[in-house]
Amino acid sequence: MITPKQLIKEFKKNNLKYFTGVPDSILSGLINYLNLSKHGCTHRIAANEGSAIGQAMGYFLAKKKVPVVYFQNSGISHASNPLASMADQKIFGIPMILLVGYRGDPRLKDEPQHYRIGPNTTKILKSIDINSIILNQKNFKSEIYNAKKRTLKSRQPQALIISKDLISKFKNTKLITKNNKNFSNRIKYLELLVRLGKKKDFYVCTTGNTGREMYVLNDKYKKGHTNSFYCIGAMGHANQIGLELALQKKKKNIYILDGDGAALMHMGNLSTISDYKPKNLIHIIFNNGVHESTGNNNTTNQKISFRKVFSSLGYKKNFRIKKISSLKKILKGKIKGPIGIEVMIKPGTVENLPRPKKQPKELLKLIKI
Ligand SMILES: Cc1ncc(C[n+]2csc(CCOP(=O)(O)OP(=O)(O)O)c2C)c(N)n1
Repeated sequence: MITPKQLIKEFKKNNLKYFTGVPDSILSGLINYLNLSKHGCTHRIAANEGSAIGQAMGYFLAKKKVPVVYFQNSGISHASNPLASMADQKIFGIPMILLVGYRGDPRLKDEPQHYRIGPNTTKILKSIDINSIILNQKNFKSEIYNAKKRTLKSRQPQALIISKDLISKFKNTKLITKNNKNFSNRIKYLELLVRLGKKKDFYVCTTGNTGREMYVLNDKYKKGHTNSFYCIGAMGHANQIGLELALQKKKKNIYILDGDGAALMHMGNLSTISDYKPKNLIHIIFNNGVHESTGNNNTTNQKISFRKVFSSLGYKKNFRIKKISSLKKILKGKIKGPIGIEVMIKPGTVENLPRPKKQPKELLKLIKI
């Protein structure tokens, strides 16, 4: 294993001192180190992987130095738009290094959402002419040096692939603060929804721990999986799945169970929701200030008020709640949406939170809507 400190030291040796990106569990130690330690580098956080490439381009324009952009391989598709249509050597030729978390590594067992992208990671990058090298403990020093040399010479971004367990963890010690100490965890709210749930309620759950917790609760309360759709991958899209379901299935109450990181990733989606005004839609955003599911790395905006965002966009009713009893009260009222509920929670889930045991296709067959 390489410690985040060792890795950053090596980047600094090569005068690579600017980092931006979107979290990934494989990279979480590095990201928490960049967030929380004194290292003398600039660290930004991006809303999505394409935005991270944009920030990196701005850095290069300003400083004429090579930026480093990190993200999970599932985010290559976001990044590939600005990479292939702007940064590419055939266009502006912006040098940069990509640190890509290798989920779905064919040598290891991983989750279904990584089946397609994992084994094709280098192939996908190659298709837009980006070379990639898998880093390991022996080659990391020479390959960081080589990647910088190559990107400067070719004016083409270069990728370094980071396998699971290459970088050691770095704990985010700032998680529970006096601001959120008295908040509940998300699972308490989900439990209330499941317990009070009516037949006409349907839940679209965002990527990560939210869906995993709902899966556990649906089993615990013997609700089955007929009324939940778990977005296991593709963070940020749950709310648009929920929007269209609400527009198509007007007799149902559609709940979007969103994360703050996921909502920020495609913030424009909230404007689309308010524009179509589905009366049967309840959009809940669990705001814990972090990307909890990938290792508690900060979100890009920890001070945001989603209630104000809902309100300025024209959601019919908007709430910011800090207590379970407040959600109970809202649920007792008449649903006249779109309703926006920002739920302030503290980070954290149950120990050893399981992942859905059923395969996505099995789950799809169970859904009744
Ligand atoms: C496009 C894309 N980028 C990154 C990921 C990896 N990822 C999965 S869940 C997650 C964090 C989600 O954060 P948030 O929405 O705040 O929910 P929380 O984890 O805090 O419950 C990330 C970064 C992904 N699945 N898809």
